Amino acid sequence: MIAKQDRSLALWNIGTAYVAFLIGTLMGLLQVFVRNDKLDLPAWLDYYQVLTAHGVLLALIFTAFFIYGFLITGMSKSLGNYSSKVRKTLWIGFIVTLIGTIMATVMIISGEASVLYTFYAPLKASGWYYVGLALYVVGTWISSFGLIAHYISWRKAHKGQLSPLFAHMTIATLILWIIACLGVVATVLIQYIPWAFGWVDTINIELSRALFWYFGHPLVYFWLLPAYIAWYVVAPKILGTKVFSDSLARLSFVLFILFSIPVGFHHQLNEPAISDFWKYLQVVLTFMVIIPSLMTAFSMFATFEIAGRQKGGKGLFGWFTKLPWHDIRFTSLFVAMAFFIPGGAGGIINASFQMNEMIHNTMWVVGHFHITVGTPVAMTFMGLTFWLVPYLTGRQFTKPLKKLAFIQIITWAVGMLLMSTAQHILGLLGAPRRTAYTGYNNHPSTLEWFDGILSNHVTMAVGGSILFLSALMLIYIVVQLMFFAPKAETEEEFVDFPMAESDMSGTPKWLENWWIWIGIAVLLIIAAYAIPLTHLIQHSIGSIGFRTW
Ligand code: HAS
Ligand code: CU
Repeated sequence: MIAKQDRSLALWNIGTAYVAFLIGTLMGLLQVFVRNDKLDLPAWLDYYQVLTAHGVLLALIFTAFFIYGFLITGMSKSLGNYSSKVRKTLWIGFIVTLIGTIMATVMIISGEASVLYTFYAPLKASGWYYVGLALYVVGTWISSFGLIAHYISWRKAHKGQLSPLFAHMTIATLILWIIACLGVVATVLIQYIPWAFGWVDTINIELSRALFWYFGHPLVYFWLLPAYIAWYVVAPKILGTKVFSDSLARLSFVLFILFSIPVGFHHQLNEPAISDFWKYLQVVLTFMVIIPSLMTAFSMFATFEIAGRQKGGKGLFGWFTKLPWHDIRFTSLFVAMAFFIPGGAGGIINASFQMNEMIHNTMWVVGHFHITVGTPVAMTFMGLTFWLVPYLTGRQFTKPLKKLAFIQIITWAVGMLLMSTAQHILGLLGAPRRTAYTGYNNHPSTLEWFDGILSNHVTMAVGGSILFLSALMLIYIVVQLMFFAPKAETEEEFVDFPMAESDMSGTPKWLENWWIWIGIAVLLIIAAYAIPLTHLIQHSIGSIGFRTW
């Protein structure tokens, strides 16, 4: 059991995450109804305001706080309790992130920042919104440095040893995050803040987008990697087996450091100002970053098969039936993974230059991220919540709560399946994203898009409503596990942190030589970005700001 102070630190992070989750999902519910033309928002609330709140609260705030809650717990569990200095750093990190979050949220709610989570210029929010974002990043950096310091002192005390797998993966995730944020920090500090406060008149739009996506793509792996940590380290323990391959797991995380960042142009394939060659190069690198995910898929199938056969599963697929389907801690992770198969395939479609022409800026992309971050990642976090919170509070995950957890996971899966399928199909038919409902002035030819059972905004709204119900169930479970469930008295009632054994005897030491990986990552980033960014700076065209809402 980790120290009490470490537990409350983690619980504050997780609690904040779920407050953001509740408001964020409510905003999602409003949106599907507006798009369905069924809801007229009150005058003080605007579609784009709701959309911004939804994106920021779920994609940036819920994820980050949950991730730090999980990593803080796991690092304390695998490397020992924090020193008071590290603990203080982690608290400061939490508080600074929270202040940034509150600033940004207040700006959104007061209608000063309806610029969506990508905050594309020339849309211009209040300068305080960008200050809030900057503080949010700085706060996460402080938390990251706290965890890294903890890791460094462990390494010093254990000279020549490989760190536990959980710690290795955490450090890889944090390195990725710190390097990625450099892009967004640069654009926010150098471009947005001076422009939004009126110190300069214009902003170089293409440069700001390129710097945003330098951050925006690795951002998605900052969400994904903690889920992968759970898949590699938690899932095998629940299945009663070991990590399939320690070196494969570490290698896949190292590959994410190398290839996650120099790929941001795959979000800008349809934009002018970047020449074909650089887009092509970054598309090639995007295909490289698919490899560690394929390695992860392979590793998961192997883990499942090994566990199922150990339990007596026979024949080609007999092992499948032996998996612990009645254990929601496992089932939630499995459903999350299953969603990532079409989610990842969609990503490969998006990254393919020609096919991107078809789907860019359509509802397809919205479908894509709801079956990547919205299910594989979010549902993994839900599955973690079911044991992480009771582990931290010392309460029981009671039978009725377990039942409710099943219903919650199933409803989320059904809601997401309906909603994201509708979004993908609507996108292929041409329905735009980042816009409120449009039948293009109710012209008959565009209204036809929405006639099919799945290619319909009604289907999307039904899915969205089921999702919101599911979110409410989850909040109920979280509140119970935090404050009301009975305290665990016996060992059997105690909910532990499942952390599988990982055989490190064959793992090469160089996998943990971070300087090599950071060095190669920097070289790749320079190769992919130095010249095109220079072009964007040399051929700068400035734009004044617009407030379209
Ligand atoms: Fe993406 C747009 C390409 C992964 C999130 N993506 C987005 C946006 C978001 C997002 C939020 O190239 C919208 C941004 C915006 O607002 O404009 N994406 C990719 C590629 C991958 C990918 C190549 N995306 C993600 C992940 C995300 C995420 C992960 C969040 C967590 N994405 C794009 C592109 C765009 C894009 C373009 C821009 C589109 C445009 O034009 O605007 C890859 O990383 C995917 C690799 C994944 C796999 C799957 C491996 C499968 C596994 C599961 C195994 C299952 C098991 C269970 C074991 C190859 C690991 C067995 C179960 C059974 C039932 C059998
Ligand atoms: Cu991307």
